[in-house]
Formats: sequence, C-alpha cells, structure tokens
Amino acid sequence: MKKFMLVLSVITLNACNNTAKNEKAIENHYPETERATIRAENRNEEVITINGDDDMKFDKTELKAKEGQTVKLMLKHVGKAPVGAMGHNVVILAQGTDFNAFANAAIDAKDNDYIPKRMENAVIAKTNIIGGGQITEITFIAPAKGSYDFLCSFPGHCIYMKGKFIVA
Ligand SMILES: [Cu+2]
Repeated sequence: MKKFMLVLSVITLNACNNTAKNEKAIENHYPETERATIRAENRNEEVITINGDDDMKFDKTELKAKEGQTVKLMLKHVGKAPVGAMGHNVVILAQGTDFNAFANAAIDAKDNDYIPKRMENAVIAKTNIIGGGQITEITFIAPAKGSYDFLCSFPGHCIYMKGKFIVA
C-alpha cells in the first residue's frame, strides 16, 4: 500500500510540473516549434490540427478533447484546388442531429458557407470554408462528455470527410 501511495504521489508531482512550466523555462528548454503547445497545456487548452486535401480527405477521423476544455481547432487545406471546387470546413454537430439531413440541407446553403440556416442550432462549432493553401482556426469550449459527429459540409464531401469528436 505504501508503495502504491508513493507511486501515486510521484505521478501527481509530475503532473504538477507539467502544468507549471513557466515562460522562462519554456524558452530555455523547448524549441520554438513546441512552445505554443506547451503554453496551451499550461492554460489547459487542447490544440487540434486537421488537414484536408485535394482528394476530399481529412487526415484524421478522430478529434479528442476534455469536457470544458478550451479547444483551438486549426484546419489546413494542404491541397491546391480553389475553394469553389474543393472547399473544406470542419463542422461539429450536436448529439441527436441527423447527419445525412444536415449534409443534404448544406448542399443548398452555399450563400451561408454550406451551413444550413434552419439547422444552425445543431452546430457546436464550425470553421470557415477554405481552399488550397489556406489555414483557418476557431476556438470553442468542449461540450459535455460524449461522441459528436464532425464533417466537411461542402456538397458531397461528407462521404469521406467525416469523423468523431470525442469528449472525455
Ligand atoms: Cu471538404
């Protein structure tokens, strides 16, 4: 039992150290490319990047965060095709939303960046729609624990461009 307690306290200590890295320590010990992530961890933020390409694919089918966490979601279009031909966005839907009904309604919502106005309350979070070479970013608070559908709502894309946003 004693041994177990000791292990537990070491783990707790490490966790504290991880969340308490101060700015000086970050600059001294981490390369510039990692600093943003470390700072985000300090603020209890989850930074998620997802790439979309010219083949109508996301590079991830699962995005993860913790309940109540600030989520910074960055979408990169790594292709070359213009937004009108191969636009991508990320739309996270509330639980209980009919995925196909949303995707079908989105087809007629070009003037609203493919977000159907009558189903806007089914959207937990959405990025702008972007074309090749562009990057867009949103920040939102992760909802209650559970699994949420996400998709690209550009017409036809949700066949391939979809996945689960998992909140633990
Ligand atoms: Cu798309």
